[in-house]
Amino acid sequence: MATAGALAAGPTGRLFAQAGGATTLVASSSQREIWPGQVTTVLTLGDSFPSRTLRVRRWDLLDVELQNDLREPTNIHWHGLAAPPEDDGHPMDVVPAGGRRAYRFLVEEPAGTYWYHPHPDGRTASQVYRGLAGFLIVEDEAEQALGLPSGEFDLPLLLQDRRRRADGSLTYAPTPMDLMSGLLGDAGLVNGVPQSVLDVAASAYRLRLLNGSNARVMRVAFEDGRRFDVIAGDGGLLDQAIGATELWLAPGERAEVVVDFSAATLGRSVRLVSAAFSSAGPGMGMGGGAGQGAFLPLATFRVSRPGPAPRPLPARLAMPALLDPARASATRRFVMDMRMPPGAGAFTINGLSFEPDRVDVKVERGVQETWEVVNLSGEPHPFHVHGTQFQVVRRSGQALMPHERGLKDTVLVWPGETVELAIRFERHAGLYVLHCHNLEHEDAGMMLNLEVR
Ligand SMILES: [Cu+2]
Repeated sequence: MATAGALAAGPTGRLFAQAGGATTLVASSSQREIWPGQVTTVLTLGDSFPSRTLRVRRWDLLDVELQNDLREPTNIHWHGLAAPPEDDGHPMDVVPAGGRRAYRFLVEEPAGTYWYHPHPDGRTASQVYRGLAGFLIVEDEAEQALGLPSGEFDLPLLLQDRRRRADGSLTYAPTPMDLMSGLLGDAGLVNGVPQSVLDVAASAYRLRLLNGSNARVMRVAFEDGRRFDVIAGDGGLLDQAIGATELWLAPGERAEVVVDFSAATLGRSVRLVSAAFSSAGPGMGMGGGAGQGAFLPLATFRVSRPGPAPRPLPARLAMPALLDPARASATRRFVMDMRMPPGAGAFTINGLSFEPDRVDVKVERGVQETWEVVNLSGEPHPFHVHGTQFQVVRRSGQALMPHERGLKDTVLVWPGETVELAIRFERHAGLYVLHCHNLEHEDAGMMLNLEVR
């Protein structure tokens, strides 16, 4: 088994602490009240909408049994973790309706905000839209020694948009237009709640922001323009905190920020929003309607009680294992493109649409490469790679955003832009995928098979 060598490398010996202690997650259909007075049929994992938040320690076994009580195949992809290929949730490696399977592998990643969601070929968008997505939070000792806001001051926030229907349903029925741009909703949901109000103390909070939307890029900001500290991106803590007033987060991306409410008068509220922007890219004007770039309120923080005085952030947070871009031994190019109408073969990477039995990209384990990801289309595409974390070296269109200064697994590529990555696969050999994380684009074939050898 591919993890065998890695098991011995675990420094804590905690590996067997959870042996025999598999967590069973049942995927099923359920009824919830999302909008007041309306009953909505949703999909749940672990009897929870959104799916249950899982917390694991670095070097522990992730040990999950998936019981599929849906009427369709599903699976789980552990987004951001370099799981062995047989546990990674490849689009063709699904659990049939009524079936059951185990996911069992060592978590080698540093503390950070990861997530999990289904990845069955052609069904990912529909299943995530109806509720299957949850946080997977990895903790470790180095992070806990930093004294970051914790416990009730550590808030995982799943940011999503949904289309408000008169009957309150979350039926997944994309129009041809949705298939082109991805399905964009007019309602902002945080942890499955529309117009969510969070009662907070006058103190500092660690917000773990995850854009779990199917297609909406979010320009996350507080409505009063308050500054916050960005402390982590997709793959864990940055080396140091970086101040910011907004962050672009594409579907699949995470960022952790520390925000200070201690100066607020009790009773004051501030909204977290996705601010308006042009889908052509930053600095290109504002979006209109409910389309890509529309203004979308997400949640209201209501400062309702006194809290402990915030502690200053440590000068150094972590030592992310960054790659030296000069050490790449090869350069590869990935060109993302799409054409009208959005039928078969319309969404491509290097001219190819996903074919289950064709291996498109072969990389050598342990060999560092430079990847140039080019977006020739008029829509933004989040480029996501399974099986490793990479590093953003440069963007042709703009400077790196704060949360792009650490390790990442998903990067936003704006129309006309080229993004350069430093990448190396180190853990496991086998079959993975890389794809656009606009879920409508992914399901329409904007995905390639990737073999690590
Ligand atoms: Cu795309």
